Amino acid sequence: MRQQTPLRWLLALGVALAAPMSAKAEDACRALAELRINDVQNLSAVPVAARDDLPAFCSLRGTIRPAISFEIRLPEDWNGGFYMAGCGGLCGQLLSDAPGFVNAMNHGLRRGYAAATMDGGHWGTSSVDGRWALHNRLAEVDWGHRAVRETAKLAQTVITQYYDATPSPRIFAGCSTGGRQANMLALRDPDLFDGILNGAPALDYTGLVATWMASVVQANTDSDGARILGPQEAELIGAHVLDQCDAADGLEDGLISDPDACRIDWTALACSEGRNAPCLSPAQIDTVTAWTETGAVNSAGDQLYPATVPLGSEPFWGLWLTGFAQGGGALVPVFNQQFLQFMAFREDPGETFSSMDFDFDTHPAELEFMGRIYNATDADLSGFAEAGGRMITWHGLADAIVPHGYTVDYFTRLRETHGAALDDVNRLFLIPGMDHCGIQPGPGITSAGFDPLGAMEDWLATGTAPDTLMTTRPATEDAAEWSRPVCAWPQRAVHDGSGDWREAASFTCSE
Ligand SMILES: [Ca+2]
Repeated sequence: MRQQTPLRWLLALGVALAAPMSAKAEDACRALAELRINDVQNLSAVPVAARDDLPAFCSLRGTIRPAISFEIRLPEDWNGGFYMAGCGGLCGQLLSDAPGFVNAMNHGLRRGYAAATMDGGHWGTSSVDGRWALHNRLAEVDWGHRAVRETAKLAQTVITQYYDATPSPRIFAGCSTGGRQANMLALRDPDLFDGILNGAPALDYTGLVATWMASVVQANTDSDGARILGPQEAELIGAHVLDQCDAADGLEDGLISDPDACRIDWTALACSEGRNAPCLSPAQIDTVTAWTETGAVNSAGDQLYPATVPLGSEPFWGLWLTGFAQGGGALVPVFNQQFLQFMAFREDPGETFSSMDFDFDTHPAELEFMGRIYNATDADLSGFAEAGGRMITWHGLADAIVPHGYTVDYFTRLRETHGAALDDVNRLFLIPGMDHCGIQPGPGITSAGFDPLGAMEDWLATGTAPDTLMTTRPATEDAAEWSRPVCAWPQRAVHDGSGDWREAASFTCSE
């Protein structure tokens, strides 16, 4: 190992010492704390030296009344743009230094954007804590749409004042609840952003988190309150699904690229005389059938939400659905219960309400009042189109908490509204094998494997919409790197039948 000489240490120290903002910029930064803006209070402005891969920036924190905590980061070496990140789940924390790009403002700061984020308008112990919403309509409206809008407006005012220039381009990025926020901006505030990156959007929040998740929880709960499918069954089911569905998309590559085209005969996994564990009991077959085929239905058999748990999402079930062998995970039951108790209904039933109490005949209609505050389901982007807005929507095809079925249904409706003109406003990319927001590593691409911000920058600069998003899976101990285009829906990447499947050039877009 090479020895660290004192000179090398000094040089390293010298770089660190050279990293702070200039004195002039530090003064301008501290002056921001003296801004007087309606409904904005508790301002603090702190110069922050460059560190790791972040540039030096001015951090402005504060609160928009009543309780929207925000941070705006203003780099000294500014690229002229504005980047704002949404928040995930029920939000509740100011995650200024969240890693990656999903709901992380540093993803923009790193590229020279002035960046902003907020906490959704309340404090919570985690993003699945809903207690703040108990009998608190204003906080629910803030989480529903006001926190993003007010923070975006404030940030643009501050940026314009600080740099004496209006920011361009203005880009919003969010995933999950952040994707809902993204679509909400396009629908309600179409002038606030030029480009919107919309990941795995939870568009019909009440339909998804109340109705559909209640169906998922009830189908997996036995009469003693215990889980029917656990991590062991998830592994068994996942191996069987991969075996049955991998080649069904035309290419045996360990990825299920067309999960909706595959059908499974679950009885092949049934326990029987001579077949013992791992195998599925009749109750377990009922649960996996309900999850992947039946979905949320009322007693008349009517579909209440246009999505099911996608085939191929099993590698990620531990965190979302079944729990992990070592404990923990299974966030969907927590999320569903918190939402029903404190957020879903006009009058909160409170903490005595259980997911098992959800009635599929009566409760869906009772969700409509709060749905008008939360849901971003209007399939009409005319206002955004007229404002010249551009949106890239992306969704993993192995997302077991916000399944892609609703997003495809929504785009089908968008296409009915706008026809081919939709392609110039909003494009959808369905990413094979990807978990919710690309969080967990699995067979496909994670959030680190593609760059929707770069694609949006190109779209805004050239006026030409992207036909593909390039995805790359870095090499692992077991496998070489591979790259593949993801084609704009309704097209998908089709293998040419002969080329190396690890090479992007072996694929073309086709319906
Ligand atoms: Ca395949």
